[in-house]
Amino acid sequence: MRLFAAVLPPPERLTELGHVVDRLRRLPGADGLRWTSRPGWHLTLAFMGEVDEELLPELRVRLARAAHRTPPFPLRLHGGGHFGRRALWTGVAGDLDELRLLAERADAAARRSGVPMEEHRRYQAHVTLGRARGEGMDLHPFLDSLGGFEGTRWQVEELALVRSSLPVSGVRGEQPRYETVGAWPLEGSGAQSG
Ligand code: 2AM
Repeated sequence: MRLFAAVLPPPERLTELGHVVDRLRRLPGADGLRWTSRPGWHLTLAFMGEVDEELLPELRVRLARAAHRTPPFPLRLHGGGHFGRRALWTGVAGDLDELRLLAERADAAARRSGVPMEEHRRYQAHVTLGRARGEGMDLHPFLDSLGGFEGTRWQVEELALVRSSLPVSGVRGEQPRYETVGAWPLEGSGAQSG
């Protein structure tokens, strides 16, 4: 199954983001993007791709341990960013050091469980909001509109393991389905590291 570790923002924070995205979708040119929708909004910590079911028990133990070592930390959705002319996203602000550590621990948990992880690109926490169709497009009007967005802060208290099922219908623009298959509380004291 196709899996990734993630932080899932709470429903109220997604509602806030929803208002912002509604506004973006009314801008000229918005039809040039395939917009993601709310059930799919998440912050990926570590993308695992296809994972052999056999590896799941150990993966769960190791992700629980990663969560156990990480203290809860504050985060808020913040501003906008893009990957080239293709992907539009909102970023995060808050305790980014702790977020990065959690991402590294989730990556290490997967690796040590036998999941063949890709080498890291620089970790860039983001919630993908839209992907340009075709060759890509000028995303600046959307970035300008997202620039001032400051979501309300929340306390990250859980590490989630999410299954993503890619659409099989072939319907253009259909989104993957996401299902949380595990969640572990962050329980670190804040005094630990590594
Ligand atoms: P994206 O939102 O930038 O596309 C589920 O597909 C999640 O895993 C998404 O957040 C997606 O990031 C991320 N993802 C998909 N393929 C990936 C890859 N090869 N490397 C890193 N992250 C990936």
